[in-house]
Amino acid sequence: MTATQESPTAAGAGANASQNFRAAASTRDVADTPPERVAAVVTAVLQGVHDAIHDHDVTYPEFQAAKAWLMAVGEGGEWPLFMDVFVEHAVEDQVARSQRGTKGSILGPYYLPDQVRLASTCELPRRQDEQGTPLVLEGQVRDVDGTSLPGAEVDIWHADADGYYSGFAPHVPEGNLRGVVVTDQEGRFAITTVQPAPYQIPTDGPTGQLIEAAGWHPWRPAHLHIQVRAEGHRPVTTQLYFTGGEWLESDVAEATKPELIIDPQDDGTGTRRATYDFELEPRSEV
Ligand code: MBD
Ligand code: FE
Repeated sequence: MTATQESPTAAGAGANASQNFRAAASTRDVADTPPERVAAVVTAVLQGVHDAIHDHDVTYPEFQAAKAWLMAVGEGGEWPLFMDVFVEHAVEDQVARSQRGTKGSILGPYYLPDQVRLASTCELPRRQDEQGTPLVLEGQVRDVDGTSLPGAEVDIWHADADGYYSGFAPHVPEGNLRGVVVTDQEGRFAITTVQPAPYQIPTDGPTGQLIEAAGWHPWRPAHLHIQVRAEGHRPVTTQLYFTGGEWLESDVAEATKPELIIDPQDDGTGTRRATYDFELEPRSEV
């Protein structure tokens, strides 16, 4: 990014992610969970913590450092980020075991509902001087039996060529590189956008500090987030990655799958084009 841009802080992105999560999340699901299940899962989680303490001979200073870090994650609004980077992939993997059709991937902390609805052939909202190689993603939404799905929603959002998401970085305008694309009579769509950059977990917040302290790297490979919805069908939340992309083999969020890698080709005009079809299973199978 250029030096004149306001640098988005971890706390700013975290606060937005927390606010957005609270607006979207239903706490009813949790309230309906029977006590036996709460006890079983929480006991297992705590047992894992206790085992780590014993196995690694954890000291009082380390225990107090852990408490201070947990407090900082809350105060910095980074729980949505931390949970989606380090935990969500296991939930997605578990839930995906019962889903046929297109492979899913994690939602992540940067989804925003109610974005602009766009025709099947469209350009995502972008700045006049939006940086990045033009990218076209086209394809068809179908039922797992092959029936095309007209009027399906391809809800797409992604980072810009500097790795920043609109709604979570103050210098990026609202709604930038986000949209809900409605498929045509044959279930087809063709979305023009720009190539996103890899995403770096903010290094100035507690999640970034933990990554640094552990000697890990803070990167996710470049990706497009997509949620496909069609009436009578189970929605799929997924991500598409790029052949040869940096960090593809070591995604900090462990959310890549071989079936989700696209290989856009230059069409001779400097625009890279890729085709990806989505298959949804009927809702009765949920
Ligand atoms: C992202 O862009 C993302 O997709 C996930 C899962 C976590 C942090 C940032
Ligand atoms: Fe992302």
